[in-house]
Amino acid sequence: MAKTFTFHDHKPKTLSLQDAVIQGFSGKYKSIPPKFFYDERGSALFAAICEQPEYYPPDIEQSMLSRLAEEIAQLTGTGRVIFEPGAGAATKIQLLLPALKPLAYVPMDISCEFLKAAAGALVEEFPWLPVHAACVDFTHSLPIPETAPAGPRLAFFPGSSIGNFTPREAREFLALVSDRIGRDGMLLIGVDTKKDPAILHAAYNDAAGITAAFNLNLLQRMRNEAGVECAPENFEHRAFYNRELGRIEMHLVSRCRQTLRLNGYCFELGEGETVHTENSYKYAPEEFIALSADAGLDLRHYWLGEQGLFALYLLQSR
Ligand code: AVJ
Repeated sequence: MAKTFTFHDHKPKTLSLQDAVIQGFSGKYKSIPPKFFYDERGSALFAAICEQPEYYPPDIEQSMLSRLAEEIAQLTGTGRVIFEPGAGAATKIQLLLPALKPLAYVPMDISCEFLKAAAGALVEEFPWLPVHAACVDFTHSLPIPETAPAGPRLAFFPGSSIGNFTPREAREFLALVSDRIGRDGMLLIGVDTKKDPAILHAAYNDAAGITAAFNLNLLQRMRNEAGVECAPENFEHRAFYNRELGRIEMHLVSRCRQTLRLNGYCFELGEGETVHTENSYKYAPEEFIALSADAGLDLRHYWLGEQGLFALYLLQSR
């Protein structure tokens, strides 16, 4: 069978880590966007987090996708053009391909080389599936390659990646997705639920210390890649559930009073002062359904995983 594989480099112009440090450390309240976690070591550490017994989302979501594939296909029909922002290794979509039989698959990711390799491997594994990969920063835009066939669309956004956005940003992103899938287009999205804070706390403070290493890796990157003079051992990992805001927050906590230097800039940190590195919002089903409706997406169906620990939503553009 003739394989179809096209690659589109939209050259996502992202802020460099150096600029992100200068921007994020200049205010009173210090922060770095979570996308900087994912260099090669960070991506490997994230994969290791997904293997930790305390980090429940990947297992539950994957077993839901396998178990529900036929049921989902009944609701979406087959023959859609599926696009996936932040597809990464494109592993989860493989659980759905036999049931959904898409017309084409459009994986999108910011990491061009990684995406090219993953998409290439997918074409070998599923030779009947036309793949049109696009290297983009989905926080900025979602261009669908012109080489992708026309047809009803389905967006796929698993892993509760939506949780990294604030609710307002999430609504804007969902509205953009709604625009891209067009009228009657659908979105299948995996979202982490609100639950006992002890379960959440454990998920982001695994006993093996992998999440801590993932968080602290940002300092290595700042030092090695952005030329920031800092001592990673002067920081510690902190993750906690902020009940009021319904989110896990991750921070790097300064163990002492210290000064970080970069290109003539000096950033002072007090003892106990933190650098905010990630938010991971959790949504009760009624909250997420209302947020989606605000973005022009109506609920077709939703499923809860074991003990309500994770949710999958199938939404339709109005
Ligand atoms: C990839 C954003 C869904 O928020 O749970 C895991 C990232 N951070 N452990 C999440 C993460 C710390 C993850 N997301």
